[in-house]
Amino acid sequence: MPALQALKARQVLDSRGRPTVEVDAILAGGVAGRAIVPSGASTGRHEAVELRDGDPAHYAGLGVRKAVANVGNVIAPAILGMDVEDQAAIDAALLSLDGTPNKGRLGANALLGVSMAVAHAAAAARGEELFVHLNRLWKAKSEGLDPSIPREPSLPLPMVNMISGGLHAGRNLDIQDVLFFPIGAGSYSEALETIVAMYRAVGAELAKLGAEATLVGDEGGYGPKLRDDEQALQVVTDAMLACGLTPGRDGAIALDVASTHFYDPATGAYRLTGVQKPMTADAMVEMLARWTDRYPIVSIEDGVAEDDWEGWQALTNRLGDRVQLVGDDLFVTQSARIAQGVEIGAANAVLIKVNQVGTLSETLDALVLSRRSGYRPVVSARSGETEDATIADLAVGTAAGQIKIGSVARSERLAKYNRLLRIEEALGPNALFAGRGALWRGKSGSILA
Ligand code: 2PG
Ligand code: MG
Repeated sequence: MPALQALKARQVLDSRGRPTVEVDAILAGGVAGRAIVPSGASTGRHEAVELRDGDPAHYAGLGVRKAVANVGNVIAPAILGMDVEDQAAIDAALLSLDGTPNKGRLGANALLGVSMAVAHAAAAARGEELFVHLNRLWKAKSEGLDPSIPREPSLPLPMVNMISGGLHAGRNLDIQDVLFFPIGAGSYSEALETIVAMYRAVGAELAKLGAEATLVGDEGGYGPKLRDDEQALQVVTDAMLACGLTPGRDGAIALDVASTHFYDPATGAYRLTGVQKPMTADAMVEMLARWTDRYPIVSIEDGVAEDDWEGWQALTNRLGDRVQLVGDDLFVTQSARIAQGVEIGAANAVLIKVNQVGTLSETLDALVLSRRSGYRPVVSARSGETEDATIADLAVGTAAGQIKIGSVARSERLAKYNRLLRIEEALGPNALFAGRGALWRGKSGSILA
């Protein structure tokens, strides 16, 4: 049994220059695993707590020295000696050490750093790729699920940020991300090549409009000044045509509206800067339906706000049969909220972000529940990322089918795209690629032409 011998945590910086937690899990003989915790900007209210020091004299209050100290002082003494292959037991120990429902005592950043580093160490002890180890955990967790649910490692179809707005790009647009989906690709590396061609083509379209295409948002998407959100949809559609892609067949659009950040819970109003009057949830749904009629949109994330359950039902009733509807702020990768959504018929897909819940085992639980409920999982990065590429292995190991990393600019994003290239090579010529089949199909068949 590979026993955990030491835990070393430290403060490092993420892609926004903010402190975050890095953890080394060290085994006998010097074998080690390392993980770095990501961080969001458009965070959901129900996410697990990211513990920050609040000391204005140190990184303007954003330091994570308390979380780092918790790893050394509280977590290490309790879990040293445990078997790193037993991820479930280690994560259960982390939860009971914290003892709060939202991980507010030790910090989800402390817990997740340990949880992921342990998985890396377990893989290293066996001399295995991380996705192979995670696949073993996935198979154990997903035992007994419908046989149609994929269990073998497979490369995900990426949805890729082309144009950024909202909290990630100075609120130039209300919508946070307009993403490109290479639905015609037959392999991951082919998808990546199309994505890069599209990124350049979108830049060229923006340059034609004189829309300041040189500035990029937090996830590497262009942060242009455009007339309104709809113009961004037109630009991405035009770029597909310029690349010789048939919209709806070779390429499609996904949106992350991230509407929580312009929703006023007191009045139930959505306040878009591009629209004069505040909008009701029904008006939001109608606007999204109109866009879906006009543009090749196949997936919409957070089309309405995190606690607007009625709005989610309306959205799902109206569009759920022809569009993948992804809950991010809505579900925050937490099984209890996913179960609530399934019960009332809200959404049909779940964004999976490890730090929204705080341990690997709970992330696997959320994946299992999504699959069991017929909801499609999309493994996702955060807007604050690092060179850590664990989510690439997670998406492959759990055969999640879809991944959202950000654009093909900025190395914290490329670390994951490049990791997927290495995994594709490791899996060899018969590597499974989820492709367009990973998308929500609608109750009456395929949403794709
Ligand atoms: C999202 C994510 C990633 P953040 O809203 O889906 O794009 O953003 O990490 O800021 O929550
Ligand atoms: Mg989102």
